[in-house]
Amino acid sequence: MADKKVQQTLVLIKPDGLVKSLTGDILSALSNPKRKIMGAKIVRVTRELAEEHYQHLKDEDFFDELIKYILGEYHTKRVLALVYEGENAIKEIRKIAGATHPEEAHPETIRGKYGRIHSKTNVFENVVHASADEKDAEREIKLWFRPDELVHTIFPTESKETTKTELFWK
Ligand code: IDP
Ligand code: MG
Repeated sequence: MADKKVQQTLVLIKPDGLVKSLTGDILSALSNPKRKIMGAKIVRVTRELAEEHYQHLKDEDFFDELIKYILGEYHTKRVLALVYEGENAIKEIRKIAGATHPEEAHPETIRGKYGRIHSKTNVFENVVHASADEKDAEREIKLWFRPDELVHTIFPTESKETTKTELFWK
């Protein structure tokens, strides 16, 4: 059935969610026996990653402030990135997250409960990100996670020789 499709989606707990200690509440709200976490990591976001993630908003007048927000300049310089997999995961998680505008978000959603509009920057500090559709989910998962950071690779992969210097424990 078309309405029972297994999907993967990217969730970010944004810097305001982390600094306000909302991680537990958010993970509980997203928790469902039918939905699995496929990858999770705490990320110090680079400007390059932030701008790529929000590339669809680059012409908006709030873009620079949005980038500062996701870089953590107003809260804490980290984001918790998660990949969830489950039936209709994209739509279901968007519903749990709530509408983009915190005042329009239903009070029982994550954004409705915890979101606010920053009065100086006018940025919607809405606590979580969730991919909007399958195309965005694929692009965003590939942007935030390497294949070997997920419990299974989800999308096709290829091997490449690199000369990159990597960091190891001494
Ligand atoms: P979404 O996060 O619900 O998918 P997008 O339109 O993709 O919404 O916007 C990305 C993020 O940019 C939002 O979550 C919010 O933090 C911020 N944002 C979106 N629209 C506005 C706006 O009109 N004013 C201020 N911030 C906004
Ligand atoms: Mg979006």
